[in-house]
Amino acid sequence: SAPRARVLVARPVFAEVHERLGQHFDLRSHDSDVALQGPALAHALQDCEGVFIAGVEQIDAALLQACPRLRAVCSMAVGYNNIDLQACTARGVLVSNAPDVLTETTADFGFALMMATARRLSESEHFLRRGDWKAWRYDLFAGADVHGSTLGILGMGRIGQAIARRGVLGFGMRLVYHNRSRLPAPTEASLGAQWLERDALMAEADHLVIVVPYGPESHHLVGAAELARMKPTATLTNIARGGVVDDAALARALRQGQLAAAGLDVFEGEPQVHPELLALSNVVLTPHIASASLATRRAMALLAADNLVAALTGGEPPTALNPQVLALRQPG
Ligand code: 8YV
Repeated sequence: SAPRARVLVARPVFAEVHERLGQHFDLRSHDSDVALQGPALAHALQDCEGVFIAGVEQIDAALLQACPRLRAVCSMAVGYNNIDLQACTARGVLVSNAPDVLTETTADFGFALMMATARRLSESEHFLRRGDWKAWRYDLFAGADVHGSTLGILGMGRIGQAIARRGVLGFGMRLVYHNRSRLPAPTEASLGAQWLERDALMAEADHLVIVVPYGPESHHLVGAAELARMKPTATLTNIARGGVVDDAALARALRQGQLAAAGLDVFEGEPQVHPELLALSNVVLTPHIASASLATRRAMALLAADNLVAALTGGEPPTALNPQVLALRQPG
């Protein structure tokens, strides 16, 4: 029989994923949480035809150049700003992401983080744990209501719409949003959604949730000028990518009271977190876990594995980002 293709599992993942991939491929694995990057990633990928990654490993033109045998890059994340898709397509490298399976779980977390931010969950728990709770007070950690308020969504894709449904159907919120393209009219009508220019969205939202993909067009989409438009009682929640928000400007705006609080699951330069954000009490900070239910992480990883198997065994990868490269392949 033909020699099995060599595949790198570039990070620790469920044993089940290794088992599934091991049925088809000669596996190598990187078992440290410290991501392989640059020359170390290229070295680990020597002679590999496929790689299983998360949203962390950088796949760029230099890496592709150094790994000429590579034919498939399969990520267990929906966001693929870590992958140079154009460079991969130019080299005939199939790329897949892991959409859909994480939508509802990620929306649950986005909503939870927004609520925790509005109702000052972290701050009040720390207060209690410190032993500072001495008495009931009428204004003790009084926050902002979520129900009946105005939910602003920046980036109305699959996850944005899932958050919108929670807000409108479950919490009676009024929905305003900004997106490059508007929702179809029936969807807008069913949610009572109102499209706004970005500046108007910043000014209207009581609770702003950011769910846009990251790229050059969305780098620092929310910076000092945008934050200055927010209501002083408003909250901002970011579950997209760190670079969408200017973290230094956000810390300054929070300190100056331009908005009330922020909930952040993603950070510029994560896992490092801006020290000025760490110093603030009116922030809820989580380590990029919006998609992290066990069932969903498993579904994401298995979807990435299915893509990898299909890409290297002549099948149809279920969630390919550049399926056109398969048409160019030599048979056999
Ligand atoms: C991942 C994410 O946990 O899917 C994404 O885009 O940001 C998260 O769900 C992270 O990228 C690691 O794969």
